Amino acid sequence: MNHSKLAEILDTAAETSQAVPQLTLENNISEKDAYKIQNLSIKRRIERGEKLVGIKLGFTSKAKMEQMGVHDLIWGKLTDKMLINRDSSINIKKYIHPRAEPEVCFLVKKTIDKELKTIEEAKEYIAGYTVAIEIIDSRYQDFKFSLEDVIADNCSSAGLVIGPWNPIEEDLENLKVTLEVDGEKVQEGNTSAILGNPWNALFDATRLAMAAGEKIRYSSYIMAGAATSAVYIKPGQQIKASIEKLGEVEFGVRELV
Ligand code: OOG
Ligand code: MG
Repeated sequence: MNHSKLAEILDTAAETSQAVPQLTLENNISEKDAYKIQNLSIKRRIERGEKLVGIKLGFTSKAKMEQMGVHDLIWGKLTDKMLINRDSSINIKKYIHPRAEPEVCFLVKKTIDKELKTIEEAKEYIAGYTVAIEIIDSRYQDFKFSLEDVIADNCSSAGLVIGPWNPIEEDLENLKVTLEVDGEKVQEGNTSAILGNPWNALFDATRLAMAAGEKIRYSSYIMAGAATSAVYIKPGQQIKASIEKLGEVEFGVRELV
């Protein structure tokens, strides 16, 4: 299998906002191959000048697994090109069929070079957390994929909007999560839907990174995965996510040429 060629197909799909058929329709791709393709697609971004800013987990909640029909934790990379200022607007033309989902995001204050297993341990490495919105935009037609497809596609990563940071004070368990479109609630969930507690997603992120032989650099963002299903977004809409005690964050959707 030509991993670089497959990485190029997905990278070009993202760059040109043109969906492509699922890679697994024509290729026998293992999970290991899929991460190799993901790494090669990230390498192309780095070569174009993008900088790594963090990592994301996917399918950490039942709501997401059921919505997308897959059943395993996945992880991908975030680059500076994906960062969207809160209260700004995105141009929908830069995406294929974007969806938004509410997430918890952690901020790393000290490079993580080992698997973290307890909150006490994690406090040395994490500066704080907040509510964030992830924009996912599968490069596959109709947003349909297998687990291997979505891993190769860097877990549909396309954008992130991060709220104001909170210090580590509040417990992250059992906090109400909502996603609103134009002031109307469209999704409601709870942080406990994220592996029982978003801290568990952070621990898993450190486990996966260490298993891949990678450190998580200080100043990285770690996205814990959505607590609810994702919703398609359209021009003219204002999208807002809130998490009880953590705050809120929003952005607008515009259509520009
Ligand atoms: C894959 C990405 C999953 C999450 O938060 O669970 C994800 C997708 O749904 O397209 O980001
Ligand atoms: Mg997500």
